[in-house]
Amino acid sequence: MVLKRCIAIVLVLMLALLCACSGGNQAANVESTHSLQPTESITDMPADITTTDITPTPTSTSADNADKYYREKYNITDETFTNIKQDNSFFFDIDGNGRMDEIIVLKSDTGDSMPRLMLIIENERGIASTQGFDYEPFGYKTQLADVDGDKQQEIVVNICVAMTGGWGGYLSKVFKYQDNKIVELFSSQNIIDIRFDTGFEGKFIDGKQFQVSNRFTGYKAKFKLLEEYGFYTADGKLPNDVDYTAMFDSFYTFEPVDIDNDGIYEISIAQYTSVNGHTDAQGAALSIIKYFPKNKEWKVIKATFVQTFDEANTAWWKN
Ligand SMILES: [Ca+2]
Ligand SMILES: [Ca+2]
Repeated sequence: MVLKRCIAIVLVLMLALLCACSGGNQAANVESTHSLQPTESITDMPADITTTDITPTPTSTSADNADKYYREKYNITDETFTNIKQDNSFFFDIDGNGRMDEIIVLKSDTGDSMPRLMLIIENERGIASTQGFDYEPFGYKTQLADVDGDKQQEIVVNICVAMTGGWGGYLSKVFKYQDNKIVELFSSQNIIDIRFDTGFEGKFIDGKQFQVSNRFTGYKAKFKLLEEYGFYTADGKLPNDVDYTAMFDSFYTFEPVDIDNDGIYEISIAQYTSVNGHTDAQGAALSIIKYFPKNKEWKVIKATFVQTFDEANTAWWKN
């Protein structure tokens, strides 16, 4: 199984922006995670997933009819969720009762405002759905993994929502299907748009070095700067009036990984790290978060920093 991830890369040539997709196979050996992207073929699904019983699509392909069809079928009352299309659909026994559930991703192309996604689970007991959440057409990845240890799979979604800044903006979510409802276990942005804190801090320091630390794990390291910066004095000192504090962007990697092989999945995160308004890339801040169901809490349990971006896809936590 080949997993793909969409990374919006901004090459800061002043105003030049570029959005690109890159591939990776980090979870290729993980049997119980499954990946399906909107552009991937149905053969990417695990063998045990039924593909014959696909929900009938509307008889007419006109946008109005599709919108009406899905609105009625899934009882969508959200008026901001307009021009509805089905973007993706696959079958998996998500509640482990021996019967297939259909997992559906609906897309709303709203025209002027931010497009939205909605996740639906349909089975013999009815229909469960999320609220619409933001989306830009730069790609998203859906994976299944048990993060809370109840042997049922949660839905792990990473969505590229913007192509501005660093490696683009990502919205990362984990949903659990419980009591015929879809419950959000994790969101990288909270309702007032503050990002989940992975605990990293970093800054330029004297000696032309980048100092980075993680206050949750105690990780601390210094790196020689990748390039010369003119604002350092001749003897390598940083002027007092310059504040070069690092920014840690959204999660361009958000991958279920079972780092301790106990069957319960942790999540691997990578954040583009830069200083001085995204222009001075310093590397990737890597962390592992784990869900503690008793306290309904996510905690950072491992952290490191690398001066490349490729290493974000290797099993760095084994070191
Ligand atoms: Ca679970
Ligand atoms: Ca584990």
